[in-house]
Amino acid sequence: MVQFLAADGTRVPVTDVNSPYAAYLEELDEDALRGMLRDLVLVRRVDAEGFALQRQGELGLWPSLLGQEAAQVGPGRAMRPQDYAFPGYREHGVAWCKGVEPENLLGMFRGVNHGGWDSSENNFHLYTIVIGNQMLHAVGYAMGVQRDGDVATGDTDRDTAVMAFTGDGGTAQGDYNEALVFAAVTNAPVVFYVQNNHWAISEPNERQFVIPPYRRADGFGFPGVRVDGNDVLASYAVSRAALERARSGQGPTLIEAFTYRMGAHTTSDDPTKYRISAEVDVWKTKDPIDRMKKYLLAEGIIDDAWLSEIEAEADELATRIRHACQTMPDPPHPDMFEHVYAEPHPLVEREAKAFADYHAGFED
Ligand SMILES: Cc1ncc(C[n+]2csc(CCOP(=O)(O)OP(=O)(O)O)c2C)c(N)n1
Ligand SMILES: [Mg+2]
Repeated sequence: MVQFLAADGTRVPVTDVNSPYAAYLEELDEDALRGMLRDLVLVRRVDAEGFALQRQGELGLWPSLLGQEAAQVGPGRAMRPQDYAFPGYREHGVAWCKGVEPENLLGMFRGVNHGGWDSSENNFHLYTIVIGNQMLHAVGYAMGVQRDGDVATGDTDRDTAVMAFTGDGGTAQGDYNEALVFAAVTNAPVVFYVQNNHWAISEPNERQFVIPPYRRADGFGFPGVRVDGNDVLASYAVSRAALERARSGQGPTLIEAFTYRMGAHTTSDDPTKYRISAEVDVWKTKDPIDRMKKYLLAEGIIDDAWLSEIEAEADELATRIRHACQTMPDPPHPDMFEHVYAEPHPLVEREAKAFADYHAGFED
């Protein structure tokens, strides 16, 4: 497993495993390192607010990313603006790095819009609830990038990679495996990023695969690498390498980010029914934010005053997004029938009319 920061915040010595990625870290100045920690802290705060808002009846559902912040901020910061991300439903940290406003995530889970954001604004596609589907979308998009000639031109503002995110459970889907075959045979500029958080709702890793996801890449015909997903330096460096491989026309890579879902699957789930708390306690000692904090404090790159400032910024962010969420107007009901198909469809029209008649039956 590629690792640069141990759980106690000390730097891991250079080994054969991590040395191919070390150069990407040398490019990071102190501002960039502070920026990483800032992202981790703010993303965790957005997540905490999402959870609380759901509990307070303001959201229909919230899938928490608690524990997976580093697994997401690493690739999020490694992507260039022209790189395109295809997320599942838990990728709030990648959304943050791509510039999607957290309010938009909340709006989607509040059910006041049809998706949450304009995916072309930040090259961050809409969330996909259907497990594994986005892998196919990503490869299709990557094949389009190839045909547009936006690969291996040598122009760093033009060469484009696509990053497809799914979970350990997603690797068992047909869509996932089909996507990997297509990517391999077309040499598509795509990076498959599997966050192995050890659970697919109540199903543990043992029920998803016998051979770990990163090793399965070999059978498809491209490299696979396992990275410590709770180490933001490692997830960043490994993502940088894979993205550059894709942009320069060398084809796909599979990254397995080894991490843990600290919370419930979603706010509708109770994990105490199927997993033991001792497992969660072990992963608490591997917290991605604690280790980056310890490292930067020890290096003198941050101090307590800086941490207080970030906490204050997190408080402000929380207040802002809570207010935004609570004041989101309900959309007009007929809106839900729009954009189902590109063109008018008789069945949808019939349903829209039935719905309008139903509503007209109320006094106000
Ligand atoms: C095609 C499909 N089958 C089943 C489900 C129900 N479902 C929702 S989340 C989930 C587990 C996904 O686990 P994983 O890929 O590990 O992602 P995680 O939730 O752990 O991030 C399942 C089975 C679904 N959404 N789509
Ligand atoms: Mg999972």
